[in-house]
Amino acid sequence: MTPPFKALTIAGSDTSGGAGLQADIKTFQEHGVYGMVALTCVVAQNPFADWRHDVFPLDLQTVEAQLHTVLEGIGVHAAKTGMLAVKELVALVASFVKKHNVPNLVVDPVMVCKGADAPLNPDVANALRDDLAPLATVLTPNLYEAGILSGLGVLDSVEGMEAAALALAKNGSKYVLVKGGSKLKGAVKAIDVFSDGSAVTRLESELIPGAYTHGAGCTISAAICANLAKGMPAPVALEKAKEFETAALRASFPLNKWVGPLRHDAWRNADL
Ligand code: PXL
Repeated sequence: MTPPFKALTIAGSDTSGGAGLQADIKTFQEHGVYGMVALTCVVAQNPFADWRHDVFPLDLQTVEAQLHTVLEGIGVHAAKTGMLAVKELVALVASFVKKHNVPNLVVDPVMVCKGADAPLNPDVANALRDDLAPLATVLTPNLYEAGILSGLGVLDSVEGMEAAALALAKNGSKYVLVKGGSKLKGAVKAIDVFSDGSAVTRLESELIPGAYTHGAGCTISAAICANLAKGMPAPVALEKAKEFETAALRASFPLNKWVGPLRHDAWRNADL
């Protein structure tokens, strides 16, 4: 038996299980990729405060020790970053990625989760743009993040998404996938846009009415990471990841009165 491909997620824990490292690890598993985790923060949702997301970052030393474990002690075919919470963690991760020449890096520039009180400190956005995004094989911002990172502000059209994707690819990321066209006003398709810095391409899939979307962004980014770990070229990795996400969205379900996650096992389970 040949050993599996290995992937690392450097991400926060979503206690409710639908986003963050939980979404990443479930997605890696579904792709037959061996998953590892460097935990950056814990997100707890407060049932006494309308499911407010409270973020508890870990100290730098604890994250550094985990990065040593995986990057010095094991090695990876690909890595992914999720919620890094504070600018010092962004800088730490960037320095490890450079030092260890991580072969495929997906940067999901998480700035806020739906339900959090306020966006993270602007310092985090600046550090993501300046330190980490330029190291990405694939950068995967949602509409909000792409608007902030590109400086284009509110993105309210597919053309705006295209401009942001192009601008961010020129900032140094090899490929950029701007996610979340399904959230545009009047959307009839779920359109994501990707760019390699010279062209822009639209990735279209059906819009699933009433789908629950908690963790959708983490899931597609993790699927891209798994596909890159297996050696797929980025454009193929993106397209296949979108198919994986669509199947998982189709089987999404309400977890409680506040939130509904995707079913990561949907694509191999005809009953879902
Ligand atoms: O979906 C963004 C996200 C990323 N990472 C963690 C989260 C969330 C949203 O809840 O909890 C840990």
